[in-house]
Amino acid sequence: MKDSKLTAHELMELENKYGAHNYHPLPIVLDRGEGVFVWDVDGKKYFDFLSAYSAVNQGHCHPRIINTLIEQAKKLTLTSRAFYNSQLGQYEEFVTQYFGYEKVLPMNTGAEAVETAIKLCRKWAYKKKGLPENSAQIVVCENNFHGRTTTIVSFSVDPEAYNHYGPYTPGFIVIPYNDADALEKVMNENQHIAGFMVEPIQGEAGAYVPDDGYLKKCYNLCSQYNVLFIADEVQTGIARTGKLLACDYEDVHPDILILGKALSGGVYPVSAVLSSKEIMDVIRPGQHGSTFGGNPIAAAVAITALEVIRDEKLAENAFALGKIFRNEMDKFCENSNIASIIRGKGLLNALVINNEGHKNLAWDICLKLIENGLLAKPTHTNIIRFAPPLVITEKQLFECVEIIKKTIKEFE
Ligand code: IF1
Repeated sequence: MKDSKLTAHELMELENKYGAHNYHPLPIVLDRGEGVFVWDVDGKKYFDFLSAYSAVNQGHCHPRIINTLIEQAKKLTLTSRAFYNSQLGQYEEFVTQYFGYEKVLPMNTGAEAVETAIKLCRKWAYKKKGLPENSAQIVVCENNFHGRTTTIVSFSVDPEAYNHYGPYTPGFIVIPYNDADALEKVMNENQHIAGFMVEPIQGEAGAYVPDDGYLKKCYNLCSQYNVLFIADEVQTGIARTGKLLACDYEDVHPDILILGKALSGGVYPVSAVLSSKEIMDVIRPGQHGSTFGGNPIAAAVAITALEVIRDEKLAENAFALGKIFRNEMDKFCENSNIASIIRGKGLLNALVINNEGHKNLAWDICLKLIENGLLAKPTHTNIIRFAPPLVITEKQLFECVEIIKKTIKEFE
């Protein structure tokens, strides 16, 4: 580990000079984290209200998860799937029972798990549903975010994610989000629909929450038309929205469930696709996989990360504190010219900023938040995400609400 004797400025310059310019980070260099807090290289402490895009739900460097990581790393790190390993089977039993599925396919990143779900769905369509080879269509929603592979960006409607990466993968149909009638219409018109893939709350779109009943309606339509309901809970899953899964709000049990990010508490890339035996069995040996997927560190870490969620009642905490947060911010929005709407579920929230006449307002507020000791990231030009680690206490949350209000008032 490099101990940085370099200044924050020098460290940022290194990233700018030698790193690809595929990000535009806020100007702060983080060096250490613990629970809801992170520290920069100068030792200044901040509340983290991004949680690495909902990956560190269990809090930074959770001692139990880190201990598992270290102990397993000392023992065995990687075997590939050419052999069995002593952790994987135990993890597979644990994770399937935890989420109520028969089978799991382990991968590493969210995008890989989404790709896995797409392959699984297509193959199911040919092997079980009986669609003609190469005809399967997967329905997705406008303003989706499912990752950045060439196939996944093929159905992005965000020009930044999409443009100049063609030729694009065919086989996807984009319909409006939060519109079950649009789903029914496309299923009526097209006999080759294999799956419907959806985020229960759209993260990148700015914690955009669909109407109550939307997921259930879509799920029922999928059953009716023999189409797989695929939930991408990479960002909404693992207690973030106040339930273990966001789909739990509507008692929807997806045919295929995609998890990532907080599945490891953000300490290691671990993702998973969960499904029934009937669906999962269409993939046979040699037909899909990855060198790192299901490795012993990932397996051991994920078990502990999920135990922490349960033992520390993090879904319950996210549910209760989310209500308080939106309640406080709602009151604030009523009397603010800048803060217009707060929305979200659990501790996945976003504040919509009125940025007329000040295009960079959301960004500038985030810079001011840094000064005031809280880290948050704008999405698009007028939305600020607020998603702290779920280990935050009520007292800390109120402290943060004060920081946010005070900061925005500086712009009124
Ligand atoms: C980045 C966004 C958040 C996801 C859902 C799959 C993936 C993601 C619902 C892919 C990833 C990340 C990626 C990260 C920023 C972040 C993000 F703004 F881009 F949309 F969280 F809101 N499904 N989301 O949200 O998972 O392959 O990255 O492990 O910089 O691209 P991944």
